[in-house]
Amino acid sequence: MTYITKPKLHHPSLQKNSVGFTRRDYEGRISTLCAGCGHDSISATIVQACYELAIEPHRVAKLSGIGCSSKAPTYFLGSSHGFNTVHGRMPSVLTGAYLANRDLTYMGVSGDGDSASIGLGQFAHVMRRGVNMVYIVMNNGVYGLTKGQFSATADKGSVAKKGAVNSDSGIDLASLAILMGATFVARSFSGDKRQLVPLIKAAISHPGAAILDVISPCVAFNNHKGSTRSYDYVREHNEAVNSLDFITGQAPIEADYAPGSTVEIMQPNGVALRLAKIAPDYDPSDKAAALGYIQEKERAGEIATGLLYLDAQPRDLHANLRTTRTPLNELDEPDLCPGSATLDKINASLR
Ligand SMILES: Cc1ncc(C[n+]2csc(CCOP(=O)(O)OP(=O)(O)O)c2C)c(N)n1
Ligand code: SF4
Ligand SMILES: [Mg+2]
Repeated sequence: MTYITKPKLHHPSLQKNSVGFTRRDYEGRISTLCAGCGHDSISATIVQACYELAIEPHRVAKLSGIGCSSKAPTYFLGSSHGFNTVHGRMPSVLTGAYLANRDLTYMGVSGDGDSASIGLGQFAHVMRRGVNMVYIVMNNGVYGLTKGQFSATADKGSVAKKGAVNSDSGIDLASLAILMGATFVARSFSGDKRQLVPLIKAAISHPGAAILDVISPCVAFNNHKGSTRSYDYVREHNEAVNSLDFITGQAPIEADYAPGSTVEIMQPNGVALRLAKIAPDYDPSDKAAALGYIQEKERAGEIATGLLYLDAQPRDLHANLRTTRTPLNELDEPDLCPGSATLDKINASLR
């Protein structure tokens, strides 16, 4: 694989965020993906979101599987920790890293093949365990890297570039994530930066399992007439349920709100999400209603986007397992080995 680095020179007047970094400091290497690939637009929105959130790049761990989408982390956050895992196995590696050190921001980057085909089992389990992460699926409905076979998210009846019709039912990753227990579930489109940047910022700020299913057209193999993942199709069938902003350090929680209004939802870490409701009868805190709405839109050939489901009081894997706050690499031998007297006591209590 060839890596081309960007020139290190920055214009001296580039604006810095509150932790002293410019937007350029959040970029990675020059992309080798096809010109026009949706994945590159998502990388650019991740750069923008992390710059605006003023996250220190070295406090982020980005993990991915295999695919064009899983190559994308090379092209953003060049100073962050990175781990390109095996195909479909990113969730278990991310879970292990999070268990070893909860003090980093964990970002899982995957494709629809990586998550919904070979990695479906891992996808399901990482959603139900309360792993504090942002899981981004760059969803193009095909295996881009291996030349455009239908993936498991391809819609039934959609047509491949060479004319084959997909006869299998497509898996909706947003619905599956809601069912599996994810506490922040959103969908967006790589061509809609205005919607996507705040969603990524909100997902990073959510203290639980957050997933973003981002429709990301593959210009090489799935951007033709008959495809339901092309730029034209998604632009024509995109139905946003809300638009989102978020505020740090705000107080009020409003449980009840009028249709068409704005609502603020406070999370336990003090970050409030402000939702402007576009679909007046949509309530993202109602799991069954969210699932029903997504299906209703799908039946009508529309794609529901926005913050689809939110549980503002998520449980965290570390809290569930009552693990130590200290990262494992900082524990000394006395912390790890309680001594033979304590072990004798534990053994006696089990007899
Ligand atoms: C164990 C294993 N099986 C199959 C492959 C071949 N392979 C590489 S990428 C890929 C699919 C990638 O599709 P997706 O995750 O949707 O990423 P995209 O390229 O579309 O972004 C497959 C099947 C592999 N690398 N490893
Ligand atoms: S093959 Fe498709 S998914 Fe892969 S880089 Fe090209 S456009 Fe993107
Ligand atoms: Mg794909």
